[in-house]
Amino acid sequence: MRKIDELNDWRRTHYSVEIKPELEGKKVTIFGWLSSIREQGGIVFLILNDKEGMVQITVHKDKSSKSILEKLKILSEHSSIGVKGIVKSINKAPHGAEIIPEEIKILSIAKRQPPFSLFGGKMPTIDKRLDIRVIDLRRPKAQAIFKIRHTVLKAIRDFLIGKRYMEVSTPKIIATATEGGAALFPLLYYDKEAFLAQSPQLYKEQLVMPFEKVFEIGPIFRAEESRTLRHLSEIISVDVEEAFVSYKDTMNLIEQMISHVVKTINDECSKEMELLKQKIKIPKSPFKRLTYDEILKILEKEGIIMNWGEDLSTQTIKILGEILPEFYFIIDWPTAIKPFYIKPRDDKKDICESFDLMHSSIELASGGSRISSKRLLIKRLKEQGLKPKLFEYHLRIFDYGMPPHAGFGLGLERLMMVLTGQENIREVSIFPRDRFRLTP
Ligand code: AMO
Repeated sequence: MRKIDELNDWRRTHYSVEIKPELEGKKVTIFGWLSSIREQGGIVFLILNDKEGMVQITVHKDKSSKSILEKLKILSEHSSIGVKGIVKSINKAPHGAEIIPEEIKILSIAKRQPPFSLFGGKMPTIDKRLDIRVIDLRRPKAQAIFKIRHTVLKAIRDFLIGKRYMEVSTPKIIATATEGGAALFPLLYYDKEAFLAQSPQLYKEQLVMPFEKVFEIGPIFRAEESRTLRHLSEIISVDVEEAFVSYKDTMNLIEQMISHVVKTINDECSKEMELLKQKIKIPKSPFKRLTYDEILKILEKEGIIMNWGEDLSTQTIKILGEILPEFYFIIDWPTAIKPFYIKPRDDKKDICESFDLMHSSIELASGGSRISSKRLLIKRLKEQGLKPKLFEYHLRIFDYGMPPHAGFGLGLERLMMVLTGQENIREVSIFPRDRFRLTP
């Protein structure tokens, strides 16, 4: 007998979760992976999982065909199969019904078993799971995380498109750095040096000229030297840029966007949130807006004295997170520690029109009003030790009527950590990349 069957003309009629008592007596075809094979007094219970959930297939050995019994002998957990059979209602089965098979197709036999159960129990280290990530992603908790991620992305798109922002895509192979502090990945672009984009910053700014209100959801690359629970080398960034507004409008926008996202996942992913034991209330608007100076005062009360102009360290942000467990903004940062394109305040040049959106001790986004004067942009480039000549392709646009504009960049994985209550950013990235991981 051939072990592996061909798919031929079999096609799914139902997903696992659709096998319900109402289908009693109906013939159905389902596909999926075996997650459990259990024999009890002449009856073999198979649990089949598909992308929607699970269903029980019950084989009464004394009433089954020889072909099915032969197949049972070689089936292992995780094998992929197709089943044609009759639905029978039964209280004890998931969704109140099971399938009595008439025919089984073995489509692939699992030769190895993962070092963890899909349904709980002791978990190996995350690295062991990531090595076979697509199997790991079949765990119900991982399925919940990525169903939520899918819904978050849809909610962000719906929200921004509803407000007449246009979705754009910008180059990921670029000529110059934009985010000073973050290290670049260099690459050879034919005979020139190029880099992977750290952010779509300069392109999204340019795109306000033809489109006024743009957004991009795409990968950005950061050569992070250390391995932390919050940093990856490749992330998905939600970038927004808009003409004729300032950072205050942008903060209002991101605040509304976050509220819309939370409302949507509460409405559409309640089962998944429950599975993750995660509750998140629609945040109260407006979010707290604390100036950098106010943050220093809060920290001072905690006994942490910082020099004005110093960036917040991981340690200080952790302390802030305990005092501010919700969404909040840190605004009006010292100009010197923000990127060159952020607009210094007119009345006080050492402070700039900038913000970071935080949730407890996680930085979710940063943004600000941008410089729209070419002269000032050149000055700021020089002050940050960058060569204006390298930015000629960008600076020349400023001669054609660059309007005031503002925007933000939000790390999707960081937002997902907050929404799904994950400590490790790798749990919310499908194939995470870090200093030590380039596969799968
Ligand atoms: P920034 O460098 O602050 O700003 O990045 C924006 C947001 O991206 C996320 N992020 C990261 N997430 C995980 N791992 C990383 N290595 C990583 N690096 C960044 C964070 C961060 O808040 N161009 C500006 C945005 C703007 O002004 O529009 C920028 O890139 O959530």
